[in-house]
Amino acid sequence: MLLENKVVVVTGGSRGIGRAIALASAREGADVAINYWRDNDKSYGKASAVDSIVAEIEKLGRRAIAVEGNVAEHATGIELIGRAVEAFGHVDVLSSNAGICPFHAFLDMPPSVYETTVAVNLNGAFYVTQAAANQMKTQGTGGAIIATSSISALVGGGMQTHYTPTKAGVHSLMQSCAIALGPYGIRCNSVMPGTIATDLNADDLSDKEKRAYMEKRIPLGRLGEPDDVAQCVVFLASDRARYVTGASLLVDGGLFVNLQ
Ligand code: RM4
Repeated sequence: MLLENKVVVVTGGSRGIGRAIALASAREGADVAINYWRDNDKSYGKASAVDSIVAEIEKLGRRAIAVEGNVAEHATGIELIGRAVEAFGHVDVLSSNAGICPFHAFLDMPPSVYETTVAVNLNGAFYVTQAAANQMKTQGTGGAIIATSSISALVGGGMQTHYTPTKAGVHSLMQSCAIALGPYGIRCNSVMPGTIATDLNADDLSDKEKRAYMEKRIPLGRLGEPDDVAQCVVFLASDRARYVTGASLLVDGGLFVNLQ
């Protein structure tokens, strides 16, 4: 068990990659605090989704709590970490995963779309990382923080001009936090998923041509699955990565390197 009796906090943990991270962590022996965001429309964390992931984790014999909140708000990270400590006594791992990607053209993008994307993806990552790091420092036993950045930190998307800068920012946040938090034994790394089939891109990939184009671009010949990313997060969270900090791990089936 790579995460035996560890406490793992996952933001955006009711669906997609976050859900897979929560489940993979429990399978490796962790108890899990799952943040989700019910106040938004059906395309974001649904209460039924979070209840089902809590039940699935409990079926594995591990404990799980669901904590609703919008990570874009500073208070949410503090409450989330507080609830995890209240329930499980400590926090060992943070998966800062919550993110949105409302595909939109650049020239007519309303400020609200841009600002919400930055608030959730970048501000949210900053706030929840800060809250977790303060708790880990207080505990005095180190910890591991893994942010879900993206291949989009490294390359662009014509309909993602609001989104790709946030993923580059999350990658850079982990690099700087690795320096700031290294003295406390807190490791900070990012995973960079490629095109992973989740409801974040279900609309985009419902275009058969777009899906076929993406699949053709990927040397391993398939879109990624959430658990493909979750397994890498578990590695970075575990003691197997004890000397890894400030790093980023592409999880993209070879998409990034595939020019021709
Ligand atoms: C990822 C990458 C994928 C896209 C998702 C929404 O960072 O850009 O291609 O489907 O975001």
